[in-house]
Amino acid sequence: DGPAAAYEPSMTTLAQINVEIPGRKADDPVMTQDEYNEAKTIYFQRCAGCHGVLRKGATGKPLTPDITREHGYDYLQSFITYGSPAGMPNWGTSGELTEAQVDMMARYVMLDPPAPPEFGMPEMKESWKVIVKPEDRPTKKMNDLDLDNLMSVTLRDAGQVALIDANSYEIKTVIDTGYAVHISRISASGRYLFVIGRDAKVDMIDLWMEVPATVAEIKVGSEARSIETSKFEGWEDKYAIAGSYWPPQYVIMDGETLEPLKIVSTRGNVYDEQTYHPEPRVASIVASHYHPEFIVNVKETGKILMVDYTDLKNLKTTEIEAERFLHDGGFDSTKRYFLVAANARGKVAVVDTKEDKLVALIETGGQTPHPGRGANFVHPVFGPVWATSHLGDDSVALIGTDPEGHPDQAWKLVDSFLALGGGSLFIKTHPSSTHLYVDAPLNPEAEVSASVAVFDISKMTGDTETDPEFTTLPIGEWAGIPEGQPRVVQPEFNKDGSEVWFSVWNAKDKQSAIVVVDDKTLELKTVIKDPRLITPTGKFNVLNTRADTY
Ligand code: DHE
Repeated sequence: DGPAAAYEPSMTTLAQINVEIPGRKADDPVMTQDEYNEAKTIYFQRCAGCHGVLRKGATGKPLTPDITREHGYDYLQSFITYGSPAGMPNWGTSGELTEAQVDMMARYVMLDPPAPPEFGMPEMKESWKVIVKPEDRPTKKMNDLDLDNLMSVTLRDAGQVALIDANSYEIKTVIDTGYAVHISRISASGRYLFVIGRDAKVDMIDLWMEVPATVAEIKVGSEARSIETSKFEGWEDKYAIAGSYWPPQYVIMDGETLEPLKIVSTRGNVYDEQTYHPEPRVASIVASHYHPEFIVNVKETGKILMVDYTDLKNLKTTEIEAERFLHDGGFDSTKRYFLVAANARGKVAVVDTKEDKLVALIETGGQTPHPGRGANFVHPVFGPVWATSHLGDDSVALIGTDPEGHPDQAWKLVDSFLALGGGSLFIKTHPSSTHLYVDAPLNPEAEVSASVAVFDISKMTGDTETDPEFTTLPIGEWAGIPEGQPRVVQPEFNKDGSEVWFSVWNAKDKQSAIVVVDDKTLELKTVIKDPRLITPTGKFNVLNTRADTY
């Protein structure tokens, strides 16, 4: 036993571990290769977003074979068919999956999950294209668009974004992007628009071109949801960052060309139990206004990473223990505090981006908070608050955000009241509005999912026993769409906060629309319809998105 022995691999220990014979097990459900392939595709398209690629669970329950086999085929088949009030869609009865497909999925989830390939620098470099080099781009704005009042509208199932002028309501151009494009974010200067697809394809669009178009693109993985750009003074437009679901990692890219510079895996230990997790997905990312840092929210391990981008070779990260299942969030009105939903835990985590510390973990009192970026307003009694609605019930939660002026309310749930119904995804207001809009697109009732609740902020009394009244806007009806069952999703304000836009999201072979409402009078202003508007979901006003105004 010399010191060299310490470097010998410990063969005896490995040799003694019992492992099952790889490959098919005796009681595996029978599936043909074709069925397996189809089920795998359905799983990645419909199920992985909530349950995870490796089925470890997050917004949805874990579905590893130890659990699914315990439940058994009949239970799974009926669960997939009928769904559950806690948020599992009714894939069978809604007609989205056929009876044969439901049967196949019940068998599929009893098998071990396949792990998709990794996606590192060689794969990223291979997919990376600079379509127009920085030196060949315009040196000044070449169009007469009012860029601050442009809306980048996700056309989900078309894999495109439409750029709509919010002054004239005209579609200025439609740009091909990744599959089921998810969000748009704007560079600090307002010149570049970044969009990311569910397939992890990033498109960088130059808004200065005569007709805005993609100038660079890259694929950063095989599943992704988030993109952001550096915003700290002196670092404007320098870097972009994209987070992926698969592989679980983020990549920092050059802000002019999307050249991938640094890939960081987020695999590691869960913050509380300190057990290893193979798939900690990157959920929302925002850029700090207080430091040259990106704020990266890692879902399954419950960590918020404050990634200092000043020296990518010697990367410094402050790792904040928050809560598991971090998802979406936004800043408070001062942009110092970042609030993010730990959705499957019913909590909101608050980080002080000046001190890089967790300030609070707040129970919202509802099921599955889903704020989008949330809504900031000054409550007549409680002062500055940030609001979230919920996916799992009809409540709206208000959290005090003013530790200086209202220390008693700060980082507490100050009020909770009911809106239209469960299945809400987004809530919105604007500094110049006195209205708070709450959608409910995933509500099972067609009428509710096509309407929006509007609260008058000035009439909120602070009496926590009595819910404030709201007005219901029949946005779906206003759209006048003859066929299908469109859902109304994601309120977004124009640049001065005078109008609020809603997507009327129908099936891809049916007509959809965007409904524009006058914020002061709550009357219909206009309906935008166009054959190119296929499945509009998210809308991102250039100014509000760039400045984190919401
Ligand atoms: Fe989203 C934001 C993930 C389903 C529309 N969505 C986000 C963010 C994440 C996320 C992590 C925050 C990004 C950020 O700020 O950096 N979304 C997921 C999912 O995992 C989920 C639940 C399931 C899936 O398989 O994708 C999911 N999302 C949806 C939809 O079904 C929606 C309604 C329609 C669509 O286009 O797919 C949808 N998500 C949106 C929108 C935002 C968003 C519009 C940005 C809101 C904002 O105001 O910033």
